[in-house]
Amino acid sequence: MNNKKIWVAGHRGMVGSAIVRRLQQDDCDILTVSRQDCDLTDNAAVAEWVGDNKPDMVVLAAAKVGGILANDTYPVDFLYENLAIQNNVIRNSYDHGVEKLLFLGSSCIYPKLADQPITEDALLTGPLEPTNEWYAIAKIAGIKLCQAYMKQYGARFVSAMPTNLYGPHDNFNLETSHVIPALMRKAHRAKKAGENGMEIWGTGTPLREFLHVDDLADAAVYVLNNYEDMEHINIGSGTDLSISDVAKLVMEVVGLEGDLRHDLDKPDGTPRKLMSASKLRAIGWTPSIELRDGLMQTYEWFLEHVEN
Ligand code: GFB
Repeated sequence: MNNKKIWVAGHRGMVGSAIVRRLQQDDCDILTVSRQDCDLTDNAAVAEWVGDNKPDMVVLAAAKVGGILANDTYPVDFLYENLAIQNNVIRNSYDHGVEKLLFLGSSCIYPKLADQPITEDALLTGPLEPTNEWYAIAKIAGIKLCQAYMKQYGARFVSAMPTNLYGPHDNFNLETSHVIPALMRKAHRAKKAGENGMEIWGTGTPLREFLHVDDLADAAVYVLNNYEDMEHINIGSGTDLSISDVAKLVMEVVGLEGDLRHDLDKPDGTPRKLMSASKLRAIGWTPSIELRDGLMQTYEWFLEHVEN
């Protein structure tokens, strides 16, 4: 990667900004472009920008993302925008001679009732979780497009599937966010208001696997340097816990006492999606940030950057 020009597409998001921070430790030239200067859903704009800037490598972290309710409420945005962004970035990367590309997807690509822990070969073996099938279909198409470029043209375009992520620069909007930032904000508000306990969506029984975004960024750079297979690779922590347990942990970190109340009108989503970490371990990468430590660091970031 030394002296290479690496374009991080989506550098303002939680994932893209973490990848930029990680790449700053290496001897490479990081390229970024704002949405104003290059709308990634516009093929002509992407073609022009990639042609002018000629990256050697690309990390495709740009995507329309959100939590369970946003996915369920805005299916067009999640399907159409993601297809457009990834089609434009992948195609123009190939057309302009990018030597390696890493496409980032999501663990929701797997069947709703896949055997656990989920190995990479479970892809397309069963029906998807309905709340996020739109996003999942787009991400599956992205994996397939990278594979197609590899098969037809020998392009070194690989894909990695991160588990549920959290960390600095997350979206803390209660309607559109993922579970951890939502719980953090709710716990913080309840504490400030002197309330006891807080409300969470659904039954609290679904199991989720979480990874701090700095671990994800480290793994992504590792995969960029060390992985060449056509099959995608999972990036996770290897352990999961129930939503109720993560809510209690967030309450501890924030310093809120009391019990959980359940809004049963809200969806639970997939009952469990623990990914197998075997393939990633086999190439030599392991995570280093414990969930409690990562939550404490994220809460500090929230206090400084969102709350104030
Ligand atoms: O993180 P999350 O929105 O997404 O929700 P998914 C995870 C679980 O937390 C669900 C519960 O069972 C929610 O019902 N939950 C409890 C809450 N309280 C809350 C809350 O206040 N806010 C939110 N957001 N959830 C997403 C997919 O699925 O995961 C995406 O929709 C993507 O496509 C992403 O794959 C990683 O884990 O269910």
